[in-house]
Amino acid sequence: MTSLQTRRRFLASAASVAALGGLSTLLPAVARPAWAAAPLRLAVERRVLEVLGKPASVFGIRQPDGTSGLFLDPGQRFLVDLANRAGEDAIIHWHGMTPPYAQDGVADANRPLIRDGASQSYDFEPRPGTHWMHSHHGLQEQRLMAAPLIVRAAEDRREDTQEVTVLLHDFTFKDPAEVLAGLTGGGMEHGSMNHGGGHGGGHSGHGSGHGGAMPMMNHSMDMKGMGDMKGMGGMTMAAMDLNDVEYDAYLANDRTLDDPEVVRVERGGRVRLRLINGATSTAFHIDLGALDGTVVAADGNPVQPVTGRRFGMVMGQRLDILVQLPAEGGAFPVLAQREGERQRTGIILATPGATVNKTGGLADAAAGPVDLSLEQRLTALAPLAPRPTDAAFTIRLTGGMAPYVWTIDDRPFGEHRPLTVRKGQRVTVTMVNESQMAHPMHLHGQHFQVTALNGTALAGAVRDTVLVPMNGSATIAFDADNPGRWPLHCHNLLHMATGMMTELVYEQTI
Ligand SMILES: [Cu+2]
Repeated sequence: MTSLQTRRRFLASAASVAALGGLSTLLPAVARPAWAAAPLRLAVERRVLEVLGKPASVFGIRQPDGTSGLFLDPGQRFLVDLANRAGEDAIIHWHGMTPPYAQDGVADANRPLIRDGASQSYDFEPRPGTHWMHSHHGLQEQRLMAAPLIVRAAEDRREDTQEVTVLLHDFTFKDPAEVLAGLTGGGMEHGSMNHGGGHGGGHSGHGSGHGGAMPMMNHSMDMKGMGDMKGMGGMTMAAMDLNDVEYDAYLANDRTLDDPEVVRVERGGRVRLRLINGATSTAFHIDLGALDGTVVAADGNPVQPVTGRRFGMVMGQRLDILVQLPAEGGAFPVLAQREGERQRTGIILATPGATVNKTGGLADAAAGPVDLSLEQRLTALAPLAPRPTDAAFTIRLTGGMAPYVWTIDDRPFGEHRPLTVRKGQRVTVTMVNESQMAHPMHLHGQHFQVTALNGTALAGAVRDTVLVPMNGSATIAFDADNPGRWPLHCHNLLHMATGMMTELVYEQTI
């Protein structure tokens, strides 16, 4: 019996006691429901996905019936047996969950990888909201080792909405290791053909239909001539620093706009979009087209409603958006356009009998950068209680393209200085971006409230991933209530892989 299995039995008995108190108004105080007894089964597997007419070997995280990811009902426990059939060692991070440290799903000195062919058991109280799961090992996430993790709240059921979950991803036919090697200089032959492309006019020809020859581009120029680039104008510089990698396709629930998912919806109905940016290196603008949307949750946490038709979301983030369909019905694309680019992906909401026209994989115009304009409008419905700060940290986001190494306080992970806290403290972390790219920063183990952006205080969203734009800053606050050793890292996979990660470490807990 593994230690986790032992732990699970202990936790299960503790949970039963808690359930008697906490759920007594919802459930009869008799036997636990049937679902509580049997663990849900998930497997990390290899699969073949057809992208733009070509087969690609990717990963998946699926239930025995083929469902990707998990959808838990209100009150349901995260009781899961995860089998690794990936053909290699793996570990799955439950992004958005705040489990006990040992169950977080990140390999480190205290928690091993799940060996190929082995299984791991999990048992904890899940956190309601739109979340996801993904590999936290190597570059597996780039090969789609990612899936939704939806934890429904009782209020969701009362809304009378149809739930539509969309997992966004960026996709390359290349081996992700080659992509990274191309960036770090270990494989320049793969990137050298791109130097003439640039980001301006030469880029407009790329669509979701272009070939698989050039998975990296923009910054291949940087590696040859940082000096030259520094002399370029501000807009050009900004545009060139949006994206590290040129992808072959952008996926919404595994599909491109050549063959998108068409979701049947009701005329005059209401839909709760659960949008997940699971891309490794792409920030998206969500484009609702003709529909008005209302953002009601950020990273699974309810916010004061914010209306609009276009919303930015960076890697790792989730948005819950309510949309009202018109009484006359129709077909309504829900699109996600890559920042700085024309490429987009999406799904189609269609009422019965509606004509679904083809939506092109290229928008009419390139999108600007995803910025803080939405973040600045978000206000948590359940903010942190006011109290003095016990521990305040400032970290600098550093590193760059030449060499391709991303760091925190100029230190790559491994040479990092952990942020040390004690249980019970109110902690703030100010992240100052001194590098030439934006970074979506994600903290494991606890959600935080955004309390300042670019030095301006606000009572922002409670969430687990926040954008720190180029030349910008963000301050987050949280109560240290979940002892462990928690990663704090950039959710650009390539930035994390080259070092942009530190740890929040609770004293006397490990
Ligand atoms: Cu980054």
